[in-house]
Amino acid sequence: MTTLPSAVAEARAILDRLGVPASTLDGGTLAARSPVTGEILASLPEHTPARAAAAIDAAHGAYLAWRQVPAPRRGELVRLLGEELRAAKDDLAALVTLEAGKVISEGLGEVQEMIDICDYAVGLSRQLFGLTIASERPDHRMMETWRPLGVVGVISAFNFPVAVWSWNAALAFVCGDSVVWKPSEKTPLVALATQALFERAAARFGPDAPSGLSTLLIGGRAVGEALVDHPKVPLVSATGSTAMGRTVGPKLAARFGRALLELGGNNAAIVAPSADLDLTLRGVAFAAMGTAGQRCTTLRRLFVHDSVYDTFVDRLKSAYPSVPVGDPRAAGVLVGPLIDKAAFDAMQSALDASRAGGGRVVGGDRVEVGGPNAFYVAPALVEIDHQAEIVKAETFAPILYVMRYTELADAIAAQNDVAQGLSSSIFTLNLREAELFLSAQGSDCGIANVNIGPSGAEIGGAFGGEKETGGGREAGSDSWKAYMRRATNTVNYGTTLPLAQGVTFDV
Ligand code: UN1
Repeated sequence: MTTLPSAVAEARAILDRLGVPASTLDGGTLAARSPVTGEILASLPEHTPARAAAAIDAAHGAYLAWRQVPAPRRGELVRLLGEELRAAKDDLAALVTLEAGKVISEGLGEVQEMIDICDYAVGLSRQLFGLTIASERPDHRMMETWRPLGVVGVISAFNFPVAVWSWNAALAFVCGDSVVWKPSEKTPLVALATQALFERAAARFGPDAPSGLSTLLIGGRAVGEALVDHPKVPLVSATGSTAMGRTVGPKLAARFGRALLELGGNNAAIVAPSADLDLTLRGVAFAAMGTAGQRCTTLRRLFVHDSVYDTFVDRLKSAYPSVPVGDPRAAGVLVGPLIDKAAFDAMQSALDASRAGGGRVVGGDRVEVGGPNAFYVAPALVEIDHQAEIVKAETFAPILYVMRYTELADAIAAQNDVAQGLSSSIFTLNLREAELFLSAQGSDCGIANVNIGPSGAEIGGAFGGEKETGGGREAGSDSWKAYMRRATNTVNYGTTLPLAQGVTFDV
């Protein structure tokens, strides 16, 4: 077993620099753990549901004030947040590495994604456009206006422990909403650091940023439920498992709250006969092994055309063992740890099930690094003849199932034949194949790509997926509309009162 340098002192030093007081890090019941070394980094006090409810009430008060601040001015706060994130990028990224186990470049990428959405939201703050609509009545004008919504609840997962908050929060702030955030209990420290950076930005912005505009709730399921059940939270944006979504969705529906759900993915790629195999190899490797297979957009299923199967899969099989697995703080490492033992166990049982179903497994073994409480694995590639039940389930670990196809229509049908619908790709130089894949007869996912893998989306597009992925869309395009209330306004500037549809009602 290779031992690694402790993560504790470094995490504490970063938290101190980012403005999280050391006095808040000990004596509580929530253990913040590093998957890098398995060490406990801090023991945080948790919110009780009652305190969470009081914080949500305060956030509602903040919204009542914030909605009166003009949107471009609200954008200025988000601009300052972007500045704080730029200044703290290296530190926050290093903390993401320590607490979520991402390799350095991906930790930096995560913070860059936060900066990108801030920039996007600043521009958006001057573009919250509505329409004017032709009225059927004389001397009438119709328009739609977009109004702030209220408190936006954000429930985020460990794998994008801060970026997911920013996709929601940056938009919510410019839209005139306040935000209450329940981060994953596996990654509370990066959330504390992000909240501290927000507070720096708010202090620079001045008194127009009401206290309670951004609130962090530390705790487990009970705190999440307090957020989901609170009547003053009109929108909850929740990222996590489909099982979590099945709990959250109906609870919100029961009180007519809005749900923005980003749930499981079981993303596929098709490698067509004309694919540029060098490019495809790189695309597949990053999408399947990057983030140790712990992105919701991770490539989990690969359909390779019979004519290139042997060539391509042989290359893939020799690339897999050469990918450096280990301390994510070390230069050159591409695959860090799994988040915890439960993730490791789930991976092993999926591999056992694959073997039982006739799958031929390369990799997947534990890599002895970091001590007994750290779980590093060699990414696994499983050749399998058909899409068995285990292939259709999302296992949040680096397992790539590889299957052979001969007809593109069959490959597309198989790629769509899972419960999830997040992301998908085709590697082809054939225009007809590419366009078919993107067409109505093609991928049924919220994201469909050509000649890049399914992961690593930019913030300019709407991010999210269909079916059991939950249907929500975050980040770019017109995703901001989920964070606002659309009002249709009809104005009569005439002297009579003609009724629509020709109705008469003369009194
Ligand atoms: C997630 O894994 O929850 O497209 C989100 C990507 C990232 C976001 C992943 N931009 O892979």
